Amino acid sequence: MHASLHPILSDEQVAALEVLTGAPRVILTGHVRPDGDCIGAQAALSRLLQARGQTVHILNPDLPETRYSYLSNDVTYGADEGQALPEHDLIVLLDCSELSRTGSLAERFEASDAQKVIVDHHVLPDVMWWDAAFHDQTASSTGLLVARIAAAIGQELDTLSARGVFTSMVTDTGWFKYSNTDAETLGLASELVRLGVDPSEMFQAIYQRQPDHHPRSVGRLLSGVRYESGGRLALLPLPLGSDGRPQVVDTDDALDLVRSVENVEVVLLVRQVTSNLCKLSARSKTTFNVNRLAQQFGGGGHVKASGATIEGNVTEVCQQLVTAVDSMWEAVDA
Ligand SMILES: [Mn+2]
Repeated sequence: MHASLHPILSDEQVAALEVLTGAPRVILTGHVRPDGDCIGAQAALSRLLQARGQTVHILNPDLPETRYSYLSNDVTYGADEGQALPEHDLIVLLDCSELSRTGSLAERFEASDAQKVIVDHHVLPDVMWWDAAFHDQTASSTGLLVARIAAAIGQELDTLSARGVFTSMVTDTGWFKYSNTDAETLGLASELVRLGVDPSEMFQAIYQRQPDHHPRSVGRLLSGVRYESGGRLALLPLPLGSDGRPQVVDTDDALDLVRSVENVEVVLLVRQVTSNLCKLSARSKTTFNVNRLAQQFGGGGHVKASGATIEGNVTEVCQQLVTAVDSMWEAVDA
């Protein structure tokens, strides 16, 4: 078992394991609008710790999307309703490493005297605020880190945990398409199937439950595609809707299609959320570092997938981004 998992733990990871397994009452949390990796990792870690007799509450800023009901039917995902935090000795951040990413919960977490542990694969902040971290930037997902934790403490994943870890892996690797798909990830996927995961059932649940207006929404978004920087940069602007509200579109399909264009190296989706604020999703197909791009605008993430919140309307923000990307390319080409 676990033959494919990265076997060597750093001292820091060993220290994090001790804190994780030593706390009687644990809160697991994650980032705003938790994605498949975040909630999949939480499902698995909550089962692991509960099996050891620890009390676990999952409390996120928002509820999981309904596409993940195959997890949320069996795992209780709390969402912030302004309530006091459940009694706890430890707060664990999964799939993010800054308290501000927990949105409305951040203040209550900051005010807590409990120990705080990070389980994450994002770039860590410069200033260390946590007590311990089970961190590896090369891990394809946070769920994979939870599988390493299970292996390290000698515990087998049950079917639900296996589904959680599989959810993490497929959502963060684009179903094993992105460059973070490595031997450890595929080896673990094979083990998870043996533990009861049905890949085709999971694919249907996650990707084939779209509402009937989905193709048209994607079509509208795609019809706005703009190429810049000699075709190496593709912009997907998503302005406010005709009702003045932000448009709600599942953008993964559109991002995939634009990324499939041969010359495109970087895709930037700019979604306007208020009259003067946009959310950026940046994706890179090459060595272009979208984490560095997002950092210039106060955001961050991974080298190949990153995000930021930027002031301005969609036209202004797109222009700023084109300039920033061009100057990064000039620096590389020079
Ligand atoms: Mn992740």
